[in-house]
Formats: sequence, C-alpha cells, structure tokens
Amino acid sequence: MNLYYLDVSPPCRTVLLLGKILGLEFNLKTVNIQSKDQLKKEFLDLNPTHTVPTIQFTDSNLVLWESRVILTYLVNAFGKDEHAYLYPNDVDKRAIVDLYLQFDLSTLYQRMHDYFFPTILLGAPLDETKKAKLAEGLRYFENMLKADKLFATGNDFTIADLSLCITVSQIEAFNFDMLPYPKVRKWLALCKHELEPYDYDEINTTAATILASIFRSKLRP
Ligand SMILES: N[C@@H](CCC(=O)N[C@@H](CS)C(=O)NCC(=O)O)C(=O)O
Repeated sequence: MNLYYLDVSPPCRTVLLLGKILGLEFNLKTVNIQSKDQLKKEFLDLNPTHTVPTIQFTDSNLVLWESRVILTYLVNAFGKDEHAYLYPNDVDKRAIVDLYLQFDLSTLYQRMHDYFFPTILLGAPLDETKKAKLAEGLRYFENMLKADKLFATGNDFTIADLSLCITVSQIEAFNFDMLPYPKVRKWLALCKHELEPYDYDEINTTAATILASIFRSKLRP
C-alpha cells in the first residue's frame, strides 16, 4: 500500500503510528507541500482535495484520505484479535470512539489548525479570537475526560486517543498554555507512555518539535 505523506504533518503521524501498532509496512511517498507537490495532476487524480495522508491500495484500487477514515479502515482491514481494543466491535463503544474522532476532526484539530497554521503557511499574525476558540476546545476535551477512566473513551487506548494525542501533543509543542487542563495533561502522559514502544518519539515528538520551530520562525517580532 502506498502512503502519501509528509513527516511533519500531524494527521500523517497518526497513520504512521497506527501502522507501527498493527505491524504494517507502508510504501512511503513524500508529498512536499512547500513545493506544492500536492497540486500536481498525478496527486489530484488520486485525491481531488489534495491533502496528506492519502493511502492507495494497489491491489484493489481503493484510495482513501482523511486520516481518521484511514485509521478506522486500517483497524477494520488489518487488525488482529489482539488489536480489537483500538476500535471496539461493540456498537455503543464504537459510537463513542467515533464521537471522539469526530470531535477531534471538527473541533480540536480544526481549532488548532485555525490558530497556528495561518502563521505557519502564510506568516500571518496570531488571532486572539482563534486562541480563545482553541482554549474553549481544550476545555470541552477536559470536560469530556472522566477522572475514573484512563483513556478518552474508557480504560482502553483507542484510535480516538491516538488521533487526539497527536493533536494535543502538537498544541503542547507550540507552547500553548496547558495548565488549565489537568485531566488532559494526565491523559496525554498516559497516551505517550502507551505509544512509546511504537517509535512515538521518532515519529511524533521530533516532528512536532520541528513544526513548532517552523511556527516560531514565521512569527513576526
Ligand atoms: N482532515 C484532514 C486534514 C489533512 C490536511 O489538511 N493535511 C495537510 C497537511 S497537515 C495538507 O495536506 N495540506 C495541503 C493542502 O491542503 O493543500 C486529515 O485528517 O487527513
């Protein structure tokens, strides 16, 4: 399977980490967003919305994008019994995992993107309104975490934790004030510990630090 990706892209890192957990080998194809590789015809033919990650299964011609869709597909298609905890079969539990994945897509990741990425991509000044929206998103997540549960949706680590962990660790790497969110900080530490055996530092910490330094280099004095 071909994975079109960029190492500093947070949603690409979730797919790389899940690949490690499931023991998958990706044929990695770098898409250089700064050089606008994603707008070349070959890539637009695969994914008209020109985003990474995009995954192509050469044996079936299936092409998927949207990282959270890729996560659910990879567990469904390649997860063994021992991986069932990642995306539970029980319909109610699965619905809660989907809910947290959608919360990440629509709210937390989106608000992180809205606050930090105009600076990264365009050198735009930071916007206090967007900062307040991101803080509100983190407050929502703080209130969605239960003090008596280890992870976001229960005591098992799921792909919702994976997706949200990459978002929150990137927000932390950007040096956003995390002090008002003690449950989030505790949950993040547990997620990092869970992911350590799967090259977490190499795949996520290093890339999050690089993206944060790009952000700081684009900030106007
Ligand atoms: N919701 C999407 C976001 C994907 C996304 O925006 N990726 C960025 C890199 S972090 C990208 O490909 N940008 C290039 C573009 O939009 O042209 C996902 O989770 O896969």
